[in-house]
Amino acid sequence: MAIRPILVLPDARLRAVADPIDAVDDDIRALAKDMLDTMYDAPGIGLAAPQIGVMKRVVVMDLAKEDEKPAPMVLINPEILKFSDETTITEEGCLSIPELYYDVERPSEITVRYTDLDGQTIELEAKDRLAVCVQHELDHLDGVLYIDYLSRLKRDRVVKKFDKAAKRAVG
Ligand code: GNR
Ligand code: NI
Repeated sequence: MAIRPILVLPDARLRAVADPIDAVDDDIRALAKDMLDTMYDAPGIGLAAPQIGVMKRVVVMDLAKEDEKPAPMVLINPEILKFSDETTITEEGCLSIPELYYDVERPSEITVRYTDLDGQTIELEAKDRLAVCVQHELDHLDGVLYIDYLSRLKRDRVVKKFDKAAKRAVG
């Protein structure tokens, strides 16, 4: 069990594009395990590898409710094949932008294709919270954060707050 530190804005690694995985090997299985440990500890419902500074296209999620048994998912090289025209607004938060929550509008339903830990290709149709979480996590793999969908005014306010906090931590 290894809980890794979660990077917080304005860490530049959160803005970089992650690299595809070419084989599901023991390193990737160990990475996925650390990511799940880190996500459950946080706690969060999803985590992308760049959030722990690993620039690989790996995402973990668990959308089970508190009274349900854990349902960990590991998505390797995920791609969204289809977005619905219909959109939904959901309040989102991000472990890399702690303690803030904002409404975000995204496509309501998606089809996602990914490789699982057994190396199988999976195609999954997602709606509701799962669709939101998959889109939020996949964005992380491309250096995109949910605040990028807010008005410039709101986004700038968030960015400034974290820039200032980082400066205080240094100085
Ligand atoms: O734990 C998380 N909760 C959440 C709530 C609404 C929309 C997206 C998320 S993902 C977030 C964890 C995280 O930052 N993953 O990248
Ligand atoms: Ni996030």
